[in-house]
Amino acid sequence: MVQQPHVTQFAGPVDTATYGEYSIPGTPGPLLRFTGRITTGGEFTAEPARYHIYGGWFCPWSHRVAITRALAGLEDIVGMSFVDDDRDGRGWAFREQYGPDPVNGFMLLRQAYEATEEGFDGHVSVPALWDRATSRLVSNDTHGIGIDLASRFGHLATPVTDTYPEHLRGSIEELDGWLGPTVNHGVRAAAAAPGPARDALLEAFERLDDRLSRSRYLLGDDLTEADIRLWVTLVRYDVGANAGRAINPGLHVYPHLWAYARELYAIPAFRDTTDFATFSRPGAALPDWSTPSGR
Ligand SMILES: N[C@@H](CCC(=O)N[C@@H](CS)C(=O)NCC(=O)O)C(=O)O
Repeated sequence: MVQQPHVTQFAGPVDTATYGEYSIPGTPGPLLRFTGRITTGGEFTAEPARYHIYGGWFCPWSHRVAITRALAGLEDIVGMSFVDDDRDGRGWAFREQYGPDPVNGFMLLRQAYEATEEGFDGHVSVPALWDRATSRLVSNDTHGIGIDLASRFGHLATPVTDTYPEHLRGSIEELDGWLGPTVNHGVRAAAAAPGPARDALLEAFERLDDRLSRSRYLLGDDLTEADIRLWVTLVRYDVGANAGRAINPGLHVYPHLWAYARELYAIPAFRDTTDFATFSRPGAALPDWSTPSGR
């Protein structure tokens, strides 16, 4: 049997002078080139130590799956590692700060995409779910990865919380239809200029504040994927899109929404997957997330 040499490869410093800025080569294709799902009896079945998530600390979409993974009790079942916060034309890369690629020893995340599809010319994005058994990416679709982590591994782990309970799936996706475009994808446009995106975001915050004055979580007493999806945007808001307080004075003007966000931050799955430094704009004032929520 041939011994695999243990090679630790790092990409070297970000070097845009040599490699240029990251851009998607060729005709921009769909962001989500890989949309495989974990199923029972299909190509990708849930097994311990089979899958690995490539994520980024800075990235709200990776943050979602990191929280779901922790709440599903999968930290010893599905691996996760992190690309560097910065990139050049080579895309996301493994550097010293967060360590090497523990699965394949790749230097660049692009290598995982190329191993899956020869000549890959699309988005090299995180999060991405890798399958050790077939040596390919299953998916770079946050939505599907989150749902599968929450719902397909129950026989292998004891969840802290079932974040995708069957009776709430319809309501979770219905909320996504509103909060996805308005909040998760809306903050960037809301920050750029006054206008419909900003109005819609602030109206959503008002409605959420009212809702959370009557309800512990978005869908009652069950903490679900809907809360995770919203929260990763809330935790970035005052140090990211609203860092210059261009949109409003801060999340704290919505007392119930702000207390709810802090209540979630007190949960280890949320707190331990959050690294403010990786997504805070320089000089941004960080609100005190550790103040007890009182809820
Ligand atoms: N909407 C995507 C989010 C993934 C995403 O946009 N990830 C960013 C980092 S936060 C990325 O890696 N972008 C590189 C690219 O799109 O080429 C999903 O649903 O999975």
